[in-house]
Amino acid sequence: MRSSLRNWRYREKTGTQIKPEQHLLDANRNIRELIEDTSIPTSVRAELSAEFEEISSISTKLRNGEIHIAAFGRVGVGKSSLLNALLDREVFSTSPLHGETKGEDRQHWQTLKEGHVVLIDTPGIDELDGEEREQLARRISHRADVTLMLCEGDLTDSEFQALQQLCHSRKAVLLVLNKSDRYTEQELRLLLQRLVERCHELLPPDRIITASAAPRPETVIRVNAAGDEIETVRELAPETAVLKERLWTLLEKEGQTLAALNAAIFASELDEKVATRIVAARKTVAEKIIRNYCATKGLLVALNPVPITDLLAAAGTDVAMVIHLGEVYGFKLSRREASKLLLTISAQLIALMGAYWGMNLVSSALKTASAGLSTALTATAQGALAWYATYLTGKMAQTWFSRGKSWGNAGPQQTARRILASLDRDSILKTARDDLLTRLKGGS
Ligand SMILES: Nc1nc2c(ncn2[C@@H]2O[C@H](COP(=O)(O)OP(=O)(O)O)[C@@H](O)[C@H]2O)c(=O)[nH]1
Ligand SMILES: [Mg+2]
Repeated sequence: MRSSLRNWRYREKTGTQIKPEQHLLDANRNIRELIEDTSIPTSVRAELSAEFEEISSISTKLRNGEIHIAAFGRVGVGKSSLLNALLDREVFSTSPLHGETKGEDRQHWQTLKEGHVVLIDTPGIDELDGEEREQLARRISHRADVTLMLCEGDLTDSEFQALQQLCHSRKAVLLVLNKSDRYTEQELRLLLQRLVERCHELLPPDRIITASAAPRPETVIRVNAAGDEIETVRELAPETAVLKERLWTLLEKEGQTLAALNAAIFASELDEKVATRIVAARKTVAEKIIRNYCATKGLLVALNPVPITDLLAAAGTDVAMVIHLGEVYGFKLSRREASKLLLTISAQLIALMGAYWGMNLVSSALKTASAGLSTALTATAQGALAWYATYLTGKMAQTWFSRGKSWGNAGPQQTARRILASLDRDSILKTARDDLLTRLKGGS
């Protein structure tokens, strides 16, 4: 999976021309593989369940050939009204009051070749006390294939930032200056010019369009033959012709590619998230395993003290620990391989720790042992050392596995040095001692 995505990204970067259908096939395959990847630990799936749900719905969307267009913008700019105007029906509820649209709302619009265009309404951004809704709006438009960013005048700072974010996420974005009926022709021209200038780094001029989704009725005053003023109210039709035309050009040319690209971007984002979580999950599990073996070995030594120098020798528990750790990282190690790895590790640790292995460490372990348990004192100190030695061994093995069964450029010696330098010896010894005393006292 990960390699196929990498190929996909690579092709993206090198800019090789790929047919839209190929994009679609690639995206579909990548997504299915991600959904079905059995090597992803259940804990990681659970953590990313929202994303996996989303990717399943993206997969369905791709299969149905759906293209999603989302309206995005401040509350009250006319998002719901604009989508209604495109549909020519009152489907999405609108209101002069703030915050009429509470969640995500969608409606099939038109059928395009073999696919369907779906319009999606979102709650507004910039809404007081509406952080959750704002998050939702951002998420929806981030996932949509085309975003209509609406405004009703010059862009506020936060609108401009929102537009920047959208454009940077490689989305197809159209900026719609709505409520054009509120401006004179000249005002509108100037406003449009201002928007084109402000957004020249973000959008080409033909992606900035004026519209009036729900123009206010016009009041016309006429004077009749008798000289009386007569007020009549004239309903105005929505003005969305230019927007529709631009949208259709965009969709007919690139619709399916946009959908596929969008899905692929999402898949690769999720793929990266999965990879990061897997690393984290493995780390947590590995740490638990190491600590369990530390306790086992520590107890064993506390009950049957052995010469200190033997602590680093490969013992049965260490072999079991290494094999167990290998499994966490997806490697199956034979006992022979595990013993070989342990020999390398212990050679490094003995070489590095030789000098104070006998002196400093023992006195440190003894110092931290509590009085009142004098009979258990030496035994616990020895056990704590065994605990510590196992911990170091485990950390070394974990590093080797995490680098794909290799010491990498650092080599085993550098790796051992780094691990030793990164650990606070005294606090680990204290942890070890406390752990052992608890277990000895509790008899567990
Ligand atoms: N004058 C005018 N008012 C509009 C236009 N479009 C929407 N409105 C009004 O703006 C208000 C908010 O519209 P709505 O669609 O609910 O905005 P949303 O919060 O962005 O979905 C409503 O009272 C609409 O009638 C327009 O083109 N011209
Ligand atoms: Mg609305």
